[in-house]
Amino acid sequence: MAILVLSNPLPSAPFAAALRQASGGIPVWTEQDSPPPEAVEAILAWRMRPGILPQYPNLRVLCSTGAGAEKLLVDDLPEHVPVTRVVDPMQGVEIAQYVVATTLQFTRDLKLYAEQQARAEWKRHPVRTAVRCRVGVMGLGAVGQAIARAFLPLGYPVGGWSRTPREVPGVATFAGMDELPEFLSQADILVCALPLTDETRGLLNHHTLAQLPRGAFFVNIGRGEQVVEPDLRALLDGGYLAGAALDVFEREPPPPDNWVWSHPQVVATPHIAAQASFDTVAQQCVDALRRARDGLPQPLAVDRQRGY
Ligand code: OXD
Repeated sequence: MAILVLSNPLPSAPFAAALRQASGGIPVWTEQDSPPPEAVEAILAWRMRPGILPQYPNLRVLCSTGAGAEKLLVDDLPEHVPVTRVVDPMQGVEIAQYVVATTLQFTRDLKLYAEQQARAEWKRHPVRTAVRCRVGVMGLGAVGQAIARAFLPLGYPVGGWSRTPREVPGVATFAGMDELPEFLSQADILVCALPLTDETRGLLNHHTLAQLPRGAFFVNIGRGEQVVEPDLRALLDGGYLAGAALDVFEREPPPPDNWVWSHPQVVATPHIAAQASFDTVAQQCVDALRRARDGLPQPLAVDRQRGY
């Protein structure tokens, strides 16, 4: 019985190597090994196509390589197979670092100064003070809260929005669709840290993004599918939004001719805001398999109904 790595489009070798270290002798295969399907007990994957899972009659658990597992929730996922996600204690911190870095690059005009440096130009611009730059974090799970907390000591007023009410010390919180317009109207920096669900797919569109204050900056570390990319582009091109930092995209990687690569107001990065270590991913997958074998509950299982 074995663990199969189907991590495409991520390379399988580092996951397989870490799993071999962690598995205590459980065989670990990749797609290239063409393993006998009946021997596969656990699959480690980032996304799944319909038609694959029914080929593995003895599958006990399906593990995501990432913190989100929505791309594994295919229609033919067997009812008895739990889907687990990675929970890495460093992830919130790393994502918060990314959001703070890209936000400060914008609020402190660092791109402008880099351009000036290239021209040997000594020119000072007024500082946009933190208290006049309100940060709004959409999604107040562990990651969203880590982001919100990171901005507080820097002097930025922070708001947060979530599906159901949450209390976060120091953060002005809003909940539900009724309070979304008020939240958006106070976000000079909008950060999307939402999970992808039926409710959040396409939630950031022309209608919602146009409720941000003029000149707002948008950071997406949630999921690309939450943003209607042509709407975002139109608001950037029209000068309503000042810029965006995008780490996630509807299609990953975006094709070479996609506008995000070359748009002057966009910082585009290849889904690197946080990367769980291969060792953590492997250890959590092996633990999930052991629990499945022993019939124990899965603390890292996603709620299929909610989608996260
Ligand atoms: C994710 C991850 O789920 O990178 O986005 O872990």
